[in-house]
Amino acid sequence: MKVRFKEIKNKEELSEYLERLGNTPEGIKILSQKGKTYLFEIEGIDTRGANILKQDAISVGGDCAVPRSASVFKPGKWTVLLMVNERELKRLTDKLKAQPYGLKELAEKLREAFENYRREEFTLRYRGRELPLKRPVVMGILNVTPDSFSDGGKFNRVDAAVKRCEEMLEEGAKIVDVGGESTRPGSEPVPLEEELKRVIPVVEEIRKRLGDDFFISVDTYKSRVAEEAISAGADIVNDISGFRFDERMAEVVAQYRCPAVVMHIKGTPKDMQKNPYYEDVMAEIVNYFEEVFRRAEEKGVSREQLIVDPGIGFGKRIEDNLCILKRLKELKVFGRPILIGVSRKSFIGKITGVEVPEKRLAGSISAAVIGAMNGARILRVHDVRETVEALKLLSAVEEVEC
Ligand code: 9MG
Repeated sequence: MKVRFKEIKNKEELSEYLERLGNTPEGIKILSQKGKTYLFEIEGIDTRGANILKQDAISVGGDCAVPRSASVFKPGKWTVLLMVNERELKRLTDKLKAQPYGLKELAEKLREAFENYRREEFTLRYRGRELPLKRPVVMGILNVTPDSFSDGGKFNRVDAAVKRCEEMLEEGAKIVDVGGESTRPGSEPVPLEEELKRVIPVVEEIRKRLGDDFFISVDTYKSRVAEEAISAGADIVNDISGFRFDERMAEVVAQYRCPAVVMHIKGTPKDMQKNPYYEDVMAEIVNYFEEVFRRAEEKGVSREQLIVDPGIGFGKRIEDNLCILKRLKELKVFGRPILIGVSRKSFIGKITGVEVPEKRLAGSISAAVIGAMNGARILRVHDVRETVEALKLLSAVEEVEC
């Protein structure tokens, strides 16, 4: 006999492997649910609930890590870690439905979180356009701030933006993100009229001259800019504030029924890098999105319109940015596509020692690929061609049958 390790990534790959091994369809159905253990952190469970949960988890073949104080029945609220495979989770949630102390509600939350986490199929849809997100796609950055296309007057600036947009589409971008206000750390807000003057003519021209076969997103947190950009041909709102800087933004997104990126930010671009601190950055981001989703739904936005973005570099220390990249999959709990923007950001410069942002290509691509491996479906980048090539390699590896 020989023993080898087998690296199998997900349920689908396990099913294929079991088929090759000669298992029956019935066997494959059962065994493919046992190949992976899922860890659920459950916060705020009381002592009685925690002990019943542990008993029930063990009875179905899983387990639950409970703090010592809870297991000796000290009253209180605790954080526990549930460890179960898919089959065990199904049995466990059936049992919990009949239990008191909030366990019935927990069963529903576990079921929903699991379903969301496992979701792989997403499609962006707007005005008859469709963009499947089964594989990661590239969103090209089109800054239309005065320093972006500095030579010439207004007409030349629009022309230059259209040209750059065309290049990015040829290089494989599926979305172009048009933004008229810098959100770099320390930057000042731009007055509404100025932002409109920068953004709207560019959106109009790229839609008119470059056709319909791509998505335009508008990078703004101002509802008027979003509204006018959508009327001028944009399809997606990219709001770095998660609908929080402008009260009306969620209403506009609800009214136009367009997809929208909601990003996590701590503070504002002007002050966000002044001593940001997190106990647990991912936990804070998840709590933030729960609130963003709740408020958006109240205003009539459907969850299916939303794309989540942890806001790398927006009120984060280097270790926070790295932690987000490492634990990005935790954001799958919302069952929505994940977008990240890492391109040329300062944490890449700090780690690689490359000071000039335009020279951070290798670090930017590496970070984008790490993000894509960990669940990102949209990568917001400056260097479109190189990122598209890198993602092709990732797809080839992930899809090879071996
Ligand atoms: C405008 N902008 C700059 N960085 C960004 C990021 O990481 N995400 C999104 N959605 N927008 C960004």
